[in-house]
Amino acid sequence: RPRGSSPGLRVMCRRCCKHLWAQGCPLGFSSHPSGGWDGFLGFLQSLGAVFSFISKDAVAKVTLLETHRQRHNFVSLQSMVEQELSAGPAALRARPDSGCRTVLRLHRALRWLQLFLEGLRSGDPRTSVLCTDAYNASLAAHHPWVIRKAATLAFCALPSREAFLEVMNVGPPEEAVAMLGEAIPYIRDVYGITEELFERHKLLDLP
Ligand code: 1Q0
Repeated sequence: RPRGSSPGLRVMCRRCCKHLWAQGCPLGFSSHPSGGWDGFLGFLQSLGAVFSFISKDAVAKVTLLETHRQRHNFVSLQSMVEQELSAGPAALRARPDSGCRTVLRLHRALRWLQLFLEGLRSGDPRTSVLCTDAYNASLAAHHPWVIRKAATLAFCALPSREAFLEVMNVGPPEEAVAMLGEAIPYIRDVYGITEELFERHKLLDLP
């Protein structure tokens, strides 16, 4: 494969993140040239059966968002929130398939991703430990016991740090680490923008 052609973890690269999220088409998951979220999901699926309960849920959520986006012509996260809130907060809370509650789940997963990638970048080779720590500091608080158990078990089967850096497909490990250093601030920004928006509209606890 030519250098840099695999979406892999490049999902969070500088071209795709902050500016799209702030004003453009954050929900254009599949259409973005860099592969968008699809890249990361493809990578997750490539990890095999142990991770399929995670990737199935993530794919279902991304698909739901993409369908909503096309149906309602949402141009941004902000416009989706506005439209879904127009019938009032109670109506939104009652919807099990709203874009907002779905984005909220992915938003929490993005925090996991940020913490995990920070761990990878730090040089710590213990991917399972990094992953578990990141999970406990983010998603775990929102998951019931069974899911926490299943997730923690799956983390034991994670590939090595080298394998992660390699799948980013940006060249030697040092370059992959440098790319993480560039990408992580964008992830933080995207997380911050969503967090602020959802907090302002009191959506951070959507059931
Ligand atoms: C490389 C190893 C991957 C490890 C991923 C760590 C996440 C573990 C999550 C385990 C739980 C998955 C099983 C399903 C859980 C659902 O019950 C739960 C709640 O949904 P619901 O509908 O029942 O209320 N779902 C979730 O919490 C979502 C989990 C998604 C996991 C996605 C993992 C990959 C993360 C990628 C970052 C997403 C970037 C999206 C950015 C969008 C920004 C708004």
